This record gives sequence, structure tokens and C-alpha cells, in this order.
Amino acid sequence: MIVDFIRVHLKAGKGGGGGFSFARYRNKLVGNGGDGGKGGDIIFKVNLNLYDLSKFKYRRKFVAQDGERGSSSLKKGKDAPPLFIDVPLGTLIKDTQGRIVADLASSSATFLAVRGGKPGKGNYKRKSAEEGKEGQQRELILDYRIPSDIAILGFPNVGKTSLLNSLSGKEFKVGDWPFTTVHCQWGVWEYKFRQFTILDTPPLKKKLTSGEGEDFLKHLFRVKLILIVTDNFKDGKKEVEAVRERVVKFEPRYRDKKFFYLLNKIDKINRDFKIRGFLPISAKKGWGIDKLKERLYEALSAN
Ligand SMILES: Nc1nc2c(ncn2[C@@H]2O[C@H](COP(=O)(O)OP(=O)(O)OP(=O)(O)O)[C@@H](O)[C@H]2O)c(=O)[nH]1
Ligand SMILES: [Mg+2]
Repeated sequence: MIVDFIRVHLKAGKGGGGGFSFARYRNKLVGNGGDGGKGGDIIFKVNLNLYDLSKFKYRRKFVAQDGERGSSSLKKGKDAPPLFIDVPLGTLIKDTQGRIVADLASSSATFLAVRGGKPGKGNYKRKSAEEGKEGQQRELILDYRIPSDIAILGFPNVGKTSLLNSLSGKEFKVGDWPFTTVHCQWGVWEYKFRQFTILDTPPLKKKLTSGEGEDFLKHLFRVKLILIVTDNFKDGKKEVEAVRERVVKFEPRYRDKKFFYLLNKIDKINRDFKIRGFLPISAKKGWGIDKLKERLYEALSAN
């Protein structure tokens, strides 16, 4: 199971205190303490080898190093190094009110979350040395949204995972019973020298009881194209529209995504089966898959 939501507590480093020391100069004691070093910042950065937030189950509190104290002969304390926290590509960083403060959606994205404290001045040219300032503290929420180009959605047992397998050449578990897939899983589809990520989702329930959530729909956030699959030859249109409605109800902004409707299992009827508004396929036999690939490629290549 992927961990996709976690709260972390951050504390940046305190600034180093100013040095307090004296040197004798023309028979007088003169202050010569150097300034302190800056406290360490905490910065989030993307690590492409991470695929969820499970590492944060073991550590949620992060404290950056304090700056070094200044010392005699005007020697400045060392600045503390920043503490980098690696997160998977696709992590949203939110404040505790749920507002997005950063979206780490590219491999080079970083986010300076808390700043280290300012250092104190040493006691040269002043009577005493200053203390360094405390570093910022902050609670943040990490909300991972799988970076994927395409998502496959539908009611139970319609052949979503079979389609993922057919496109990606993988062998995720397929079963002739509902709710075979219990968590989101993804594969890579390579076509014409490009790579696309495809997300397979757990099935939507035909009827939701009140209070029941389908939180995995949050992973459609980054998806450009949604494939709604049905195997209902009679009422397929109604079914895919019910799925679409559920998606848009979950997040009204999903309305702007591209939707394709797929009628699967046409091998149960015949190879040339056609129905308006649907791409007919057989994920099992590979029928219609080449045409589907071409349509997906076109849709993803257009802006
Ligand atoms: N005849 C036929 N059977 C198919 C086809 N695609 C999938 N199936 C079968 O339908 C059943 C369900 O397939 P899955 O791919 O697990 O369906 P799913 O939508 O991922 O199921 P859940 O994860 O439980 O929602 C399996 O027995 C598959 O072998 C197809 O094109 N033709
Ligand atoms: Mg499945």
C-alpha cells in the first residue's frame, strides 16, 4: 500500500551566537569576537527513486543544524548546511489549513520550507555579543499525487488491470472477481520513443454508502487523460457517465481533463463490434489496442 499523506514537523537551525573575546591592543582590551554562522534551512527536493511517502512513517520531525558560534580574532562561525528532505516527484506541500504552498512536479523542483535563524554579531565594536535568532518552525502536510499521464477508471471487474497489462506489457494481478485491485498501481507505456505513465485504480463502487470516500481519486490530479472502461454492452453509456460524474463530483476541476470511453471484452461479441462514442477493445485478446494507442498518443501529443 502506498503512503500518500503525512504531516511533518520542521525546525530550522538557530543562528550561531556572536563570539565574546578580547585582545590587548595598545594596553587596552578590545572586543574581537567574530559573528556567528547562519542556522540551517530545511529544503524539500525531488528524489526520482522514491515512489511514495512511506519513509516518513519512521521520521516526521526534522531539525536542521545550528550555526556555529563566532570565536576570537574576528573568526566567523560556520554557517550550518541546509537539511535536504527528499520527496517523490509529484508531492504537493500544504500548510495545516490544506492550502498548497509548493508543488514539486518537476525533477529539479525544490522548496525552501523553513529558514535558519540569523546569526548574532560578535563583540567587536560593541560591548557584548548577540545571541543568534531561533530558526523558523513549521508543520506541513505532504500530499503525494502520483505523476501519471493516463488513468484507467471504471466499476469492478471491467478489465482495467487487463488493459494496463496490455499497454505496459506487465503482469499485474487480474481476477474474475470484483475488487482484485485494492490500491493504485502503475506501469509505463512506451510508444514512438516516448514514455507515458499509466495509472490503474481500484474499482469505483457501484453504490457509495454515505460517508464512504474514494480517496484514490486524488491521484487523478496530474493525469491528462482518463480512460473509463466498461464491459456493459447494454448500458455502457450510462455506466461511463456515472463514473465521469463521480470523478467530477470528487473534484470539479477534473471536468477539464480528456476522457475516453472504452468498451472492453468485445471478444465476447465479435471483432468488428462498434458503438457510438466508444472505442471498442478486447484487453485480453489485444483487439483494438493498436488503434487505442494511436488515439492516446495523439491526445497526449496535442496541447
Ligand atoms: N473475455 C474477456 N475477458 C476479459 C477481458 N479483459 C479482462 N477480462 C477478464 O475480466 C476479469 C476482470 O479483469 P481485471 O483486469 O482484473 O478487471 P479490473 O477492472 O481490473 O477488476 P477490479 O480490479 O476488480 O476492478 C478477468 O477475469 C479478466 O480475465 C477481455 O477483453 N475479454
Ligand atoms: Mg483491477
